[in-house]
Amino acid sequence: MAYDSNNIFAKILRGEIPNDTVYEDERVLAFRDIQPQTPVHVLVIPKGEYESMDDFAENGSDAEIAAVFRAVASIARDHGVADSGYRLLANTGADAHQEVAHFHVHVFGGRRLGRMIRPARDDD
Ligand code: DGP
Repeated sequence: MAYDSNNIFAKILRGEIPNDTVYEDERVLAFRDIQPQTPVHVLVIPKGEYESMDDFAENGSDAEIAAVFRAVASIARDHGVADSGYRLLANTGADAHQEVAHFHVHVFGGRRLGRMIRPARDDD
């Protein structure tokens, strides 16, 4: 499937939609989620056009992949959750309810995060 350059994060990268940036370098942008679920809830995205984890792992350069994960760790330190703990989530595809078709890693932290996953309901 071709990358859809009309997705919301592509618009954020082009500066067409405002965002609350917490980190940026030549390969990565990170900004606060518009609907935060935890005190720290940051989305970390590559600037390159990758629609999913699958696409990023397959087609991203080693430098881009390293940059995303180094940024995650840096953001966790900057937000004071590196010691208390945090969680990464990369929803991929329909079963995981990936809503935005530009690869992104959620960084959750700042409170106890509970169990990793809850049982699915029929409508999940
Ligand atoms: P998902 O694709 O399900 O992993 O989640 C997408 C996330 O993106 C969701 O937590 C809400 C967030 N989001 C959607 N639109 C915007 C936006 O315009 N700005 C920001 N900062 N976050 C957004």
